[in-house]
Amino acid sequence: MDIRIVVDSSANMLSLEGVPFRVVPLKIVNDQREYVDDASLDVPEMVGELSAYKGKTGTSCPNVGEWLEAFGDAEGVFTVAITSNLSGAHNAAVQAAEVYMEEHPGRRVCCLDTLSTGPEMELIALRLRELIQEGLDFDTIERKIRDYMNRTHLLFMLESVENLAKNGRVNPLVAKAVGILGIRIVGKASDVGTLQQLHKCRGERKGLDAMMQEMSDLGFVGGRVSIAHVCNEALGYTVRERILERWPTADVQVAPTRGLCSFYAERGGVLVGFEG
Ligand code: X90
Repeated sequence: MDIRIVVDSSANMLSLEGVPFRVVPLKIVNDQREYVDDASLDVPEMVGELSAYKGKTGTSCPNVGEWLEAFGDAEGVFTVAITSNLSGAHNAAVQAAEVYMEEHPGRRVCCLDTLSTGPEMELIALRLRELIQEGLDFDTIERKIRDYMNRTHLLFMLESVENLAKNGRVNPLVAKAVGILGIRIVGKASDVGTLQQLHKCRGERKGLDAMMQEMSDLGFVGGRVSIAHVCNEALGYTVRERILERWPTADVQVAPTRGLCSFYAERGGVLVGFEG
């Protein structure tokens, strides 16, 4: 059975070697421009334009047709979508799966609601690749990936939650507390796939200390980690160093966010996906 992985663009992935793989883009939209979050998007340019833009900017998720197109003619598909609590992406994937399986009896689609986003989705896609390459059958892969998803986590540190607040994706009280210069919000993707604030820290150093403590509390013992930074590679590598100081055997990758996460996590934001 040929099995394909289809992620939405909030995973910050452009490609995945060795298995059939597709990305369906979300969009970032305002009165002036529409940014399609695909490989052709110039992320630093978008971030610069949006921070200068005074009006309101929003986002939209992939529709049923876009998911269907990405399924192509695969016999088996795993979709990996941003939390259904903050986006319609997963619901659209579920509808696409129904259409696809009805039109092609015998084919299988499993839709994974990651209750998270960004680098935690990437870890899930990387684990799916391993399971597919082991040649396991569809149901076994589904069982194993759901087990894996129970022990992956997402932490983040943000300098601003303005865009999250303006789009109703965060409690307004949280939003109010930020904006103050130098304050960092450290939080996690909650068990129900919402943004949960854990700490308000004065300065980056304290923010990083809080993150390391939270990683430890969530059961990190030195497994795989994926770090995504918004236009701040230095911060991405600082987080990596802090992790390696404490857990020298950890396997830590650093990469820039693509469009969707760049818009919501905002400049200077950093997202850390890891195995508990
Ligand atoms: O459907 C759409 O228009 C997309 C809406 C996405 C809204 C949330 C994006 C969050 C991006 C921010 C920090 C991490 C939050 C984790 C929460 C589970 C990244």
